Amino acid sequence: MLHSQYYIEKAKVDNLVSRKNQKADFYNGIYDRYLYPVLTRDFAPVHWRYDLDEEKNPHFMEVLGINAVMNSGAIYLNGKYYLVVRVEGNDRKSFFAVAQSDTGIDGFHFWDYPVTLPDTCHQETNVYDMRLTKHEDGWIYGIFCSESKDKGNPDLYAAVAEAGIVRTKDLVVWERLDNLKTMESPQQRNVSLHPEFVDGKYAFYTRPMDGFIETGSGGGIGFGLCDDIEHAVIGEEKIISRRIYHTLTEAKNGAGAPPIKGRKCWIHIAHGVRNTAAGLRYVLYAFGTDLKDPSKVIAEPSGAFLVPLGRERVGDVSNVVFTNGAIARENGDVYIYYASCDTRMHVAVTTIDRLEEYLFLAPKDPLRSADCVRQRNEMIRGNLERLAALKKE
Ligand code: M1P
Repeated sequence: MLHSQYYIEKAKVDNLVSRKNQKADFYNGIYDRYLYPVLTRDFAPVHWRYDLDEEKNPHFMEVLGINAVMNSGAIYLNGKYYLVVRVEGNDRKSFFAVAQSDTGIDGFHFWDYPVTLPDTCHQETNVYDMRLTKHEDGWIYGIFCSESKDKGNPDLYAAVAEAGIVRTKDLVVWERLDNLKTMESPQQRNVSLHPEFVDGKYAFYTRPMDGFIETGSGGGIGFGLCDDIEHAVIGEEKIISRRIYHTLTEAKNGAGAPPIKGRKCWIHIAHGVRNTAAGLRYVLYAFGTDLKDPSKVIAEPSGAFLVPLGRERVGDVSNVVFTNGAIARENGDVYIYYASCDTRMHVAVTTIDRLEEYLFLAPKDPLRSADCVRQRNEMIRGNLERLAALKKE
């Protein structure tokens, strides 16, 4: 027998896992949101948090708590939806853990053990935010942030962010490759791998940065090619989605999941960050790139695609939504997994057709209030004329 509290805590986890999710009362015609998060820290198995040895832990104390579950890579394999979740312990270190579901909207439960990454990078202190790519070379790649202390900087909190690369066939056994080297940028975060070869090379979305937090001269989301994935080096990074003054990408932006292949374009859902008196605000935005040349933007709707709403607005790092995982099913259904406030995971569900329709229907940001109101007035005028004509009928 175990401590009686074990059964109570286990039942709480089981109840959360078996809770059915429901569409929320939210409408924008582009995607559905869901009432419940798909994962919170309360989904973490009891045996990850408590030592079940009654002799050692007679008062059943939580000894290795879980603080948050967030920014998850996503993949559909053999009929199941998998998230490679960023789990943050109470010790602030993040690690990866696989959670699986039959439906993609509920029932996510963690595997017994977290992922064991090969420990080949000895200076690395923290790992997080894995983006999964089912590549046409047959491997599943995971690109994540590998964070180390900046030994050359006297500030205690100074750190260096690089892109770590692993690959797997089954999410169980992972092979670690060399970290990505970008010749033009000292630091990288929010890197993802394009699912197809481009000009016979591996293609990466990058986010050039001078520092760990500030992107500095880094102009936005970059695109670069490399010959050898096992020792990946990128020379030139072409900026494809720029940071722009007085937009939601003013402070920084970063790629989300690897792009989804549509019929007209590659569909990208990225994050944009702006500064406010209350700190940084992270929202999602979308853009489309050319199917033949994924570095060429051909659709760029104005403004945010998804923002934190209601309870999503509060958490460890408030006013943040962040995505690095999406699943596009063969029937065209799309599951966009996003975290709110570096605290919990949610899903938004749509289709490839709807995403493409939105990308080409929503107008571009004219970048000035005067032009934005002209753009809106044009739509309002057309709508009022239509409504007046209906009244006359
Ligand atoms: O706290 C918000 C996010 O901050 C970082 O994103 P970016 O590099 O664009 O600033 C990441 O560390 C991410 O994990 C985090 O969710």
